[in-house]
Amino acid sequence: MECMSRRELEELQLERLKALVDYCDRNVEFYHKRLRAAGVTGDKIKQLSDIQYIPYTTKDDLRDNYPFGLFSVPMKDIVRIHASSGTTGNPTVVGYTREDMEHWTEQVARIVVAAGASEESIVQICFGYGMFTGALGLHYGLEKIGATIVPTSSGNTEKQLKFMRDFGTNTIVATPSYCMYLAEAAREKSGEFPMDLYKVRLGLLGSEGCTPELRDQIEKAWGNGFFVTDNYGMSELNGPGLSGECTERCGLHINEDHFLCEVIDPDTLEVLDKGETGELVVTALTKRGIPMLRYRTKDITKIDYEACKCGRTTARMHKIIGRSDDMLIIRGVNVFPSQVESALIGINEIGPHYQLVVRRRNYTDTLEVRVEVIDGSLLERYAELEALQKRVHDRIKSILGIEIDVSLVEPKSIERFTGKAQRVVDLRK
Ligand code: DLL
Repeated sequence: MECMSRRELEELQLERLKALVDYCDRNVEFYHKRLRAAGVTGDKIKQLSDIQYIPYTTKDDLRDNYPFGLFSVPMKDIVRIHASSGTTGNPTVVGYTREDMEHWTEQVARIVVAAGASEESIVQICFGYGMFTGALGLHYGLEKIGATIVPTSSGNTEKQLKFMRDFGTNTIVATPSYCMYLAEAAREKSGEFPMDLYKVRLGLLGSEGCTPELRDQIEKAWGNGFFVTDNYGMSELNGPGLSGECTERCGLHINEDHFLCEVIDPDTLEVLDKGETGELVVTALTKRGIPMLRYRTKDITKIDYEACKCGRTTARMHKIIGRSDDMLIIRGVNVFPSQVESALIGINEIGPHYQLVVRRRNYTDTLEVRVEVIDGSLLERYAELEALQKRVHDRIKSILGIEIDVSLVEPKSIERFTGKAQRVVDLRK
């Protein structure tokens, strides 16, 4: 499936798309109404580009139909429920049939194998087990390939490190920020427990953005050839397993037999040409518990359709640049936190933890970039501090093109996260 020719793949996608449209029309009242209003039936889909006639589905549609309004089968056929923690309003709830679980497990199994995991892997899953899809999604996929799972869940960093040393854990599943924090905590103890006691060599990271610069930093922090891959997904589209990097690390391979991807302009909603950057829209071709037609992910990326050196022919999405709803507009300029991250990393005197604070003063937006110095005593050496501040300022300013304030703060004073990191504090709202 991962090495099909594009023609074979597109034939399969078309057949699955037609079946999905008919399925949604017959089994979900919400889709039935939408598809009828748009005049779309499975029969009318003659080629993949006819997908453009199907209306988009959004997170609000899930929220408005909370909890089970978009489910297509009675509860007796649902074997699992997950939900994403909505910070505002209703959470989005998703349900899986037994067949959905098999597909999800297969999708994850493929991407972890592509990343280099195997039955030799001893994997510590440091994602929170529970309603979040990250832990159980990776768990089932890794179990399928015969890896040894250590389901530590998130938090309790001391215990995580003890198990890593004692069990010979060689693979970490975590968010990039938590993987970095674990390395920092391990290094702090390196007098007591030398870094060589850790056998970790592979990080299957995901669930939040990670620039190549942060990735390099994480690899350096663990040392010993630690190798990180980026894995992407969302609960509305099963969870992890939509796409992931292979060892070539030139984009995230999409499981295209299950997910038909488009990239649209988030403002005009027009479908963009292949290779253009915009919002990812995904149709989950095989998902049935809660089917998803043209789901607007809000994530910004672009897709490359060239075959990869690894031999897989599936399209690869670039690392997510940001979410269209995380994009800050500061004095009319679009700013993604990932741009600031790229600018900060590589300056030796500062650590990889940062926070963006946005305020409105006298009707003008201001952006403060807070970043930790590595050596706290620097904060008392005024001239050096000022020079470093200027260096950080100039580097970020040259990337963003806007004026910013830089605050250099004490080591470890910026909050650490065991799940998704919260990098932006927007005080304008
Ligand atoms: O985060 C699923 C997942 C778990 C993916 C573990 C990979 C690993 P949600 O909690 O529903 O699901 O959040 C989905 O997280 O729309 C993106 O904005 C963001 N996201 C997920 N993976 C990445 C990634 C899981 N690799 C939302 N890079 C998505 C950047 C990511 N952002």
